[in-house]
Formats: sequence, structure tokens, C-alpha cells
Amino acid sequence: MKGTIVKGIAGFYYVKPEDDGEPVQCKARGVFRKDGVKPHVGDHVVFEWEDEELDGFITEILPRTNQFIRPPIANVDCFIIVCAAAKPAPNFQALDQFLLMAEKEQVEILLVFNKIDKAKPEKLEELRTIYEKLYSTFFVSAVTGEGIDELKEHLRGKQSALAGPSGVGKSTMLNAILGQEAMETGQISHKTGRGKHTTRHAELFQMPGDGGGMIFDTPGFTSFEVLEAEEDQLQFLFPEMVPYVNQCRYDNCRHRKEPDCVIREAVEEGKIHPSRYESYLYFLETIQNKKKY
Ligand SMILES: Nc1nc2c(ncn2[C@@H]2O[C@H](COP(=O)(O)OP(=O)(O)OP(=O)(O)O)[C@@H](O)[C@H]2O)c(=O)[nH]1
Ligand SMILES: [Mg+2]
Ligand SMILES: [Zn+2]
Repeated sequence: MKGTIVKGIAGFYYVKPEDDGEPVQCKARGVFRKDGVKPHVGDHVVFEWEDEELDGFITEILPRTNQFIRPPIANVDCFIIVCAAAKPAPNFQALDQFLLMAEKEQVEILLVFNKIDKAKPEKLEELRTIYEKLYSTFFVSAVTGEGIDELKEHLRGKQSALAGPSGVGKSTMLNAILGQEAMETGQISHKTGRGKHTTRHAELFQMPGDGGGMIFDTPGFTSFEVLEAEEDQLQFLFPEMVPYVNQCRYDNCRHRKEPDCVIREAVEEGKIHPSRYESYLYFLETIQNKKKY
């Protein structure tokens, strides 16, 4: 039988059969351990399940389109990058870091600003100005449900992963999309600034209704390896910079202080937003500093 791993806990994998039905508790054949392959949530697998009273066995992991280490998930078709429009106030640098991670993977990106019920109109306008030209952008409230239906339409038939800092409302949004309390959510702790019900394992949920669609809720993508990009590749992760690449006076222009830099000109002319350029400079410096050690 074929299916998809929707959860992995303590050596067991829960495989949702392709032709529907409840997930089957499975073990992985020892052969994977020997080959150093670990089944990931999101993997499409072949499994055997002969006795309904007993566990099934995963016998084969089908080829992955992509895979991640932290969290260990596979076959992400689309990243839903979630940022709170308020509570906590958006941190552009942190948001851009999530966007860069997704850009590196060359998968579809949806940008969702949540908690619009708590945000000032000026803030929403600012977010719109910076990001709407760059990404498919949605403004939603996971609590009131505003904007959720429109977002849902874009998730049909894909495996989408929620990503974004802790406490922005990823799990709450997942519950709103699924129309059920699938994941525990929590107040943000004042001490740690993190959600109290911080998601601790990756899990893949089936969207209700026609057209299917599966959504990963994950514990934050904490280490992105964004900063392992080569410094000359960083510019390609900013979609608004791509049209200008290779047009500066110097071939190896890093778009910092070099003369005749078209990227800096584009910033001055308002074609690239200063906030995004600042992020670029920040990540460039971080990459360069990292190389020194
Ligand atoms: N006002 C308002 N609060 C929200 C909204 N969405 C989520 N929250 C609240 O924000 C807090 C954190 O929500 P979670 O869904 O747990 O956040 P998370 O992104 O899953 O956090 P981690 O699992 O720690 O990564 C909870 O108290 C939610 O009720 C929203 O649209 N509006
Ligand atoms: Mg969560
Ligand atoms: Zn330049």
C-alpha cells in the first residue's frame, strides 16, 4: 500500500493511506537505519499492513522533492510564511530570514500577515507597501476568521508548511483552516516571549473538503542555513534584486558602497524598499563574518 507519513513519535510513524482512511501505526524496516535514511513527516512511502491488530511496516520511501533537517519534514510544495501584524510587532529582519530560507528551496511562497484584528491600519499599509509587490500576500485573523477562506483556496492539492517565529499564530491558523482544534495553541508567555503551547513535533494534517491539500504544523524552523548561502548568491534570494544583477560597474559588486551600483540606485529611486535593502546588508555582513572564523 502507498501512503504519506503524517506524524512520527518515539520510533513509530503514522501513515495515512493514499486511498483515505485513518493513519496506520507503522515501524520502519531496519534497512533504513542501515542506509542512514530516516523517514520524515511528509514522506510518501510504501508500507505493508497485514493484520489490523498489529503495526504496519514501512518498506520503501519514495523519492523526495526536497527535505529539511530541522524540522525533519519532506516534500514541501509551498511555504506559508506567517508573520504577526501585531502582538508581537513584525520584525522585518526575522521575516526576511524566513523568506530567504523559502527562496533557497525554489518552492511556492505565500506570505501571511496574521492578527490583523490587533493591528493598526498604518501598520498594515506599511506591510503592504513593502511586501505585496514581492509575494502573494494575505492579511488574516486566525481568531476572527477574516481572510482564511481566501488563503485556503491557495492551499488545495499541495503539501504546505507553516513557518514563522513562535507565537505568531501558526497553530491557531491551522485550526482555523481545518475548522477544528487540531493543534494546541497558547498564550504567549511574558517571561520567554514564546507561545506556551509551542508546537514540539512536526505533523501533517489533511484539509477537509474537495481537492485535498495537506498542511504541516512544525516547531519553528530554528536554524535555517540561510547564512550558508555564498555571499554572491544572496542577491538572488531577493526577488526584487534579481532584475538588476550583473548590471553594476563591478562584476563582484556586493551593492554596499561600490561606485555605480544599480541596486543602490534602485533603493534611492524607491524601486527596492529600504527595509529590504537593510536586511540584505545585514545578512551579507553575517555571511562575511561567518567566513572569517
Ligand atoms: N488577536 C489574535 N490573536 C491571535 C491570532 N492568532 C493567534 N493568536 C494568539 O497568539 C498566541 C500564539 O498562537 P499559536 O497559534 O500558539 O502560535 P504559534 O505560531 O503556533 O507558536 P509556536 O507553536 O510556539 O511556534 C495565542 O494566544 C493565540 O490565541 C489572531 O489572529 N488574533
Ligand atoms: Mg504552534
Ligand atoms: Zn551593486
